[in-house]
Amino acid sequence: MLSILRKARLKDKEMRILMLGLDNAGKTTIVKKIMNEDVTEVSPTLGFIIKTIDYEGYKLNIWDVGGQKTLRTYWKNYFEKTDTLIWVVDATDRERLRDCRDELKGLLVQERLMGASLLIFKNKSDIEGSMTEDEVRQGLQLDNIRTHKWHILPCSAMTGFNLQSGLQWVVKDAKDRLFLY
Ligand SMILES: Nc1nc2c(ncn2[C@@H]2O[C@H](COP(=O)(O)OP(=O)(O)O)[C@@H](O)[C@H]2O)c(=O)[nH]1
Ligand SMILES: [Mg+2]
Repeated sequence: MLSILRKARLKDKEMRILMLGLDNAGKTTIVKKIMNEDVTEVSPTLGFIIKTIDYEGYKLNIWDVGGQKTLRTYWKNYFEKTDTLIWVVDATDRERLRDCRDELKGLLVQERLMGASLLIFKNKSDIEGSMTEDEVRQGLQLDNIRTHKWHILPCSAMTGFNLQSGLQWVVKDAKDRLFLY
C-alpha cells in the first residue's frame, strides 16, 4: 500500500526527502546553498524546516530536521512517506564518526524508512585534512548495508561542490524506481 502511494507521488514528480545527520553536520547550510541563500549565518536548527526545490521537473520537499542529541528522539515523527533519506556527515568530525554510524544504523532498521533510498553527503570536503570518502565509507560500514539502495558523495555546503550532483542522483533514483515496481 505504502509503495503504491509512493509510486503515485513519484509519478506526480513530487518527492519527500528527509535530511538527517548529527548536529553541526551542515544540513541547514546545504539546503540554504541549494536555495541560493546566504550561508554565512546559519544557526542550529531547533525544530525543522521544509524547503521545496524544483529540480528537473521534480518538486523536492526537503525536510531539514535538527540533529542535537536531545532532538534525535523526534526524528521518527518525520519518517512517514520518505522517498529518500539524505544522511549528512561532517567529514571533519572524526570523534563522532562512531556516533554517526550508530545513529544511521538505528535509522536503517526503521520499518517506515524501508522503501527509502539513501544518499550520504560527506560534507565539509572543502576543509583540508577532512576524512576521505573511504574513511567515511568504512567508518559508517556502508558496504554492510543490504536494506537500502545507497550512494555516497563528497560535497561542500560552503562552495556548493556536488550539491547538484546529489539532487541529480535523488531524481535519477526516483525515475529508476518508477520502472522497478
Ligand atoms: N567549511 C565548511 N563549513 C561548513 C560546511 N557546511 C556547514 N559548515 C559549517 O558548519 C556549521 C554547522 O552547519 P549547520 O548547517 O548549522 O549544520 P546542521 O546542524 O547540520 O544544520 C556552520 O558553522 C556552517 O557554517 C561546509 O561544507 N564547509
Ligand atoms: Mg540545522
